[in-house]
Amino acid sequence: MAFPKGFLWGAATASYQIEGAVDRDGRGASIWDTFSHTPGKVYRGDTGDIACDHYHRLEEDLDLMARLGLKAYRFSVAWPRVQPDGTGPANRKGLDFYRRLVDGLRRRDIEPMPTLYHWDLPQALENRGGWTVRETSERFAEYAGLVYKGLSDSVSFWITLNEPWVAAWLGHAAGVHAPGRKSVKDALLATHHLLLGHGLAVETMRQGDGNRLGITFSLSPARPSRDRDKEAARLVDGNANRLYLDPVLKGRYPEDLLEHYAPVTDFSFVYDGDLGVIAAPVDFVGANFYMRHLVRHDPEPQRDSMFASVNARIVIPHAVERTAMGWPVEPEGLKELLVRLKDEYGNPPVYITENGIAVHDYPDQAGEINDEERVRYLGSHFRAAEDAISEGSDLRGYMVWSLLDNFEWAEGYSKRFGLVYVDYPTLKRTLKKSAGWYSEVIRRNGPAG
Ligand code: IFM
Repeated sequence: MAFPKGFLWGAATASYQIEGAVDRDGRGASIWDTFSHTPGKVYRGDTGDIACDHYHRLEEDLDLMARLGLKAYRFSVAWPRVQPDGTGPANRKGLDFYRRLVDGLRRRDIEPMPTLYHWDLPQALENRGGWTVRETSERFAEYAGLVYKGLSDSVSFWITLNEPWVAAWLGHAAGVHAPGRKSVKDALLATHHLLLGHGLAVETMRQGDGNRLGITFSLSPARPSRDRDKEAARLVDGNANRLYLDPVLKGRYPEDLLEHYAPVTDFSFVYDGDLGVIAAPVDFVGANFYMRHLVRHDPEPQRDSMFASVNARIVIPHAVERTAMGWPVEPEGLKELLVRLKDEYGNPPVYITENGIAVHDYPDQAGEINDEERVRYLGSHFRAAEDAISEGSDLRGYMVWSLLDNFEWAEGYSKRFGLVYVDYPTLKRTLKKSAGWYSEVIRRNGPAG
């Protein structure tokens, strides 16, 4: 079996998607509170007000993690719990929640893996320009310093940002995520300021104390649907992958993208020295994998589509299975991206910080949730990861998305990604079949067969 000894098997969640308790203990408002409460933005008007009520059910959820035998748990810290307005001293009660979480994990021998930004920007900072202004990068580093100071004695793995592509493009160009802006220039500004925030946070947290610092990207290999779509596929790859990997791991923005966006901006917001900050060495790369992109050139894309800015749209290959999100199931894409990180980006230590599937789960007569699709999906992706390791990828861990069913952003509660089923009216948790299967994978350090 290829998975190395000590491979970190775990599960992931994010603050706004599970915590609820949005006005407890001094938490401020985030852009997702505002967005989800704006009519028409989220399916059925769902919000994260209660979510899985994890904030009040911490011990129960920690026990579930222990039951599953998780070696690691990736969660995110809600910035507005720590700094309700995005500046100033830490709100003690907010930090205390994460202290209880980290201590509870340590007591159960589970490695904590916090992410500092999983999209819940304090609304007060959005009111001052949010990620389109440079000040937010500086505020982020200050906030990172506060959390680091509060928890670094018990936390060894730190992730600065989750999926800056999603935050920048779905939030600022497509407008389907908070803060709901619709401007390509804003998405480029947000991209740069998110990455600069990452670099400044790494500078702040790097204290030579042996802690490991990283960043999580959403990575989706892209390929052309037809010969004439090659250029479009290159630009989709540029926008979704290289625009983030290159500055952080190579210290430069991709030339072809700078050229492509030249009619939109002169990039004067990239100051001398910024790329040096952004490329501060990281100890690992977090990779979230959900799908490959099959790309077509589209001269008249819909404005709110993901790749409108590069005149492209995504098509789903015929005869490929799809998840409840409509995403194609192509585990070979996971291997492809891991091998690419090895070949083109210097083979950094990598953790899959998210991978998982939305399934139309429901309890049967006996109250059991037989999510065979999830078992098949995870099994095939674990095997793809194993193949990549055999080809030399330095993969060190795998966090399944997600521990619990939760608030799936613009899709509200309609999409279930959890290993654990959450009955929203009662908030009762039930382990799905995949949870038992995954415990066994962890115990054996790899899937059977
Ligand atoms: O739920 C999200 C998560 O917050 C970020 N990565 C993708 C997941 C599924 O869409």
